[in-house]
Amino acid sequence: MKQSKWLIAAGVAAVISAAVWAGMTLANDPPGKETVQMKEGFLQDDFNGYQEELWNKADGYSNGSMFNCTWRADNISFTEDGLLTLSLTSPSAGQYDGSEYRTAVKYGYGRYEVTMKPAANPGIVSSFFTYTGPSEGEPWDEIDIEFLGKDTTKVQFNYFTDGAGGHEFIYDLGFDAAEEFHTYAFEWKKDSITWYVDDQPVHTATDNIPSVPGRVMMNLWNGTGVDEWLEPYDGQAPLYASYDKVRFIPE
Ligand SMILES: [Ca+2]
Repeated sequence: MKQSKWLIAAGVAAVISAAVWAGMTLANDPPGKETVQMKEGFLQDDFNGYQEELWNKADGYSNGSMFNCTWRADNISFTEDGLLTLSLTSPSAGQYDGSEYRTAVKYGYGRYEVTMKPAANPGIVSSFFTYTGPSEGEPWDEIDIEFLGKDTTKVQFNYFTDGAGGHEFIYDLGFDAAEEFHTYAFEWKKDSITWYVDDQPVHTATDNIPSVPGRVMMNLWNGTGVDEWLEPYDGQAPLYASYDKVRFIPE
């Protein structure tokens, strides 16, 4: 079901992209100008609203495992000043209500950037990552920027290659990411991944690098059974993660 929806969305995106892209430049658009960009392989969204041709909202299901929430499309919203807000709220039924936003199409090697402000609270994660996996009939390849709400003065980088993880790296930011917007990025190449904080390279991995294009994704969720990693979630809600813009520039 989802697969066919995604294929349709990809087709629509491909048709729209030629028209949207024509005559536009990628970088440094002045305020007020349309800042959604689509061209084969490129992505730019300043989050001035929901661009249905670019993104899907997860809705009405849970990832299970360590995710102790149900994704709710209603928990994805936009502010008048151009911020995407992901919310974690009290349960409307059963589990807490989380939020996950993902691109309609997949992207491969290149530079992924996000300007964001994570939520701060024990037991939760705010994220920006690329993902594909068995749910799409592909190997599990993933590259992560994850803020553990228990301590937002640090960020965790990680990646999975055909399901093999264990590459967690905690970087001490020197500031509290939940206090103000900063830009985080990673450059994914065939033989390396380098993560950036405010344009400064801070970590590089070269071992068993993933190779399968994935969707660009963001989510806000609370964990279960992973208290050693996230600390217990105390039920504090609502919580919000804010995203100002994202960009992908292919290699
Ligand atoms: Ca924005």
